[in-house]
Amino acid sequence: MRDMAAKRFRSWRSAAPILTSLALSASACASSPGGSSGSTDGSDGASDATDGTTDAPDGTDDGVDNTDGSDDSDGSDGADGTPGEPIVDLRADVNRDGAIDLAGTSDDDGEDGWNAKAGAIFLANIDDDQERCDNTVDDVDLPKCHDATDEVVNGKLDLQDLARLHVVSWPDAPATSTVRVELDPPELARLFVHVRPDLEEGWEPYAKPISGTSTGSSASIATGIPLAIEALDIVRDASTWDGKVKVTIIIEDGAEELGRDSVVLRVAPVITYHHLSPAEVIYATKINGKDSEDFRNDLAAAIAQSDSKPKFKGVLYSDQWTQDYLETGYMSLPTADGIQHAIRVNYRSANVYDNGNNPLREAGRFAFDLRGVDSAAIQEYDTSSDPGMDSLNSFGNTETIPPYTHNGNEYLLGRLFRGHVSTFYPDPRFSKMLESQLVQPPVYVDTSWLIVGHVDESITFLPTAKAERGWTIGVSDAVMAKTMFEDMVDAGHGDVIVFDNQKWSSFPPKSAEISISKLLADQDVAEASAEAAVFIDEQVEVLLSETGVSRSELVPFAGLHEKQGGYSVAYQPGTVNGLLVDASVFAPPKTHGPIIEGTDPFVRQIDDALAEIGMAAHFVEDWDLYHRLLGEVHCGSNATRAIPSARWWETGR
Ligand SMILES: [Ca+2]
Ligand SMILES: [Ca+2]
Ligand SMILES: [Ca+2]
Ligand SMILES: [Ca+2]
Repeated sequence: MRDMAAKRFRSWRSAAPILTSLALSASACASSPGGSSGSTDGSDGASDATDGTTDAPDGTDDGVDNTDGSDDSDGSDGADGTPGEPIVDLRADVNRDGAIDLAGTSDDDGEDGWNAKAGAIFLANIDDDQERCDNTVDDVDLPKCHDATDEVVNGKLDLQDLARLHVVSWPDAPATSTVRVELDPPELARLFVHVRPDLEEGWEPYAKPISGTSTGSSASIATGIPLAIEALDIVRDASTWDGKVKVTIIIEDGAEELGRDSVVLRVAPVITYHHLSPAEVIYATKINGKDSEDFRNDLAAAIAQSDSKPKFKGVLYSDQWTQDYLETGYMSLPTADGIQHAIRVNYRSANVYDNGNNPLREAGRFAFDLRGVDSAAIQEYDTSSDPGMDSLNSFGNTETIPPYTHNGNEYLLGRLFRGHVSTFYPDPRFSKMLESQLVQPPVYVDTSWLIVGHVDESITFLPTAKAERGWTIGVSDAVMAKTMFEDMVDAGHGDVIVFDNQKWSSFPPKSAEISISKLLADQDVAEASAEAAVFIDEQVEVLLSETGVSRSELVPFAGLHEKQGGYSVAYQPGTVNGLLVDASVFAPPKTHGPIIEGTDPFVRQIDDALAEIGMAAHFVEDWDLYHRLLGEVHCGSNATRAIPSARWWETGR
């Protein structure tokens, strides 16, 4: 087995898309805390709320207060009909009910802050609603086209991606007055003015102050002015931009400032999907040949067996590690019907394979192929990142712990879960971007002992009604596998063949068949499995302590490990490394275990373990195209899932 090991190691090293029909990239699909600014937001909000209530009585005092930017009751002054008193009032959907309250004060409280209870939201308008972007340009140019890279509203659908603001009408505004709008910071958002509110398409980018009164149907201070805003990007680094933009209107009459008012908006973070959301679309790379066909046929059958029956789509790149080049997610805005308006977001992996204008793993371009109506793509990478750690940038190493509350901390949308230690970590720029989304603070574990180094090699998350939190943790279990084999020997089955009819390599052919007794005598497998048990238990300890899941709830997936080039990898097909379709079906790789009295004990082990939590397994053939190239079913698939009903702005992060 050892010379074969070296070969597989080299296959992994030579990696990806340079090869002909198969891209043998680092596959398999596998923590620094984020969320530090959450508490800052919280205290901001508290003080804002206080401002709101103390300002309210001020409004009735005298005209002086109207020059006070924080005067929230300006809008109601208009109703008083006090002639000549300026109404300087900018409104947004501060209470997140999907509408702007112009008459009452429901959108006034906390308008210049942001916390779990109040604060306006806007979207990075980086989808492509008119499908005008060219996806065939070089990597470095791909992000240069999206809806926010031009100066127009890109059609009706694009308008839905913009957050609305409104300059409250001041019917008595002097004809010589003007309203100026300032953004702080100015360069991260674009403001549009509905200059002709009578026309749906009458939007223009804000360019100059708008006059107090108008003839005809143009918006003016006297009539009130509808505004809309888009962010030009998501937050990439919260230490340089926290995602907030302050919009201020200043009404002036000649040189005299009549008043100003501000609203703070925060750009929606990108949220990744967790396993409590059923898959809506499942992807697998479509590669010529029977191996890929078998894999996709079995996956299609698993989908057909599921309750949610997601769509199944083939991906046309020569890189079978569909999990690894794409991570799916979304960002969302409140709407009036309570359903979030979402732009789906696909992250492209930060696998740097080259320099020049196309530095990234080619198949990651699929994120941009998916760009279109309400679908955006993001790439973020450092060309100087360590190639020896590049495998960690594959998204088998970016998973999501489902929602939970533990030790008083509530994670409404779960948390990111990644392999990341001080000596072995993914691209720091990409990690910073993920952490900067704040809503799903990552949990990091050690995957440095694995040759591929992904969290999905040892851990998965399984929905179950048996747990109050609605899910539990699936864990690869080498000790259980060893015990199972030993029991088979004790029962007189030592000569039964494992991996019947399977090969470690086809050219030259190298059989994988081995008797149970010989397998147990293999020192490499024994040592690697013992070591894996220890390292996986360390990962489990981190998860148990972070989530409050108890050891008795763990769902085991029996499987031995071996060493490749000095590092660990699944020796038996890694059954934990399967695709969760929905709460009804999990799709692990076919085990190719020994047949004892008509059944494979490794199939039965998983069937029984999943049945206990109310799930079924549907096994998928992955030996030739995935398992022997160091990956499994999860590594070869991907999913876009349903948008959770939980709303990110209520997380307080
Ligand atoms: Ca509102
Ligand atoms: Ca645009
Ligand atoms: Ca758009
Ligand atoms: Ca992933």
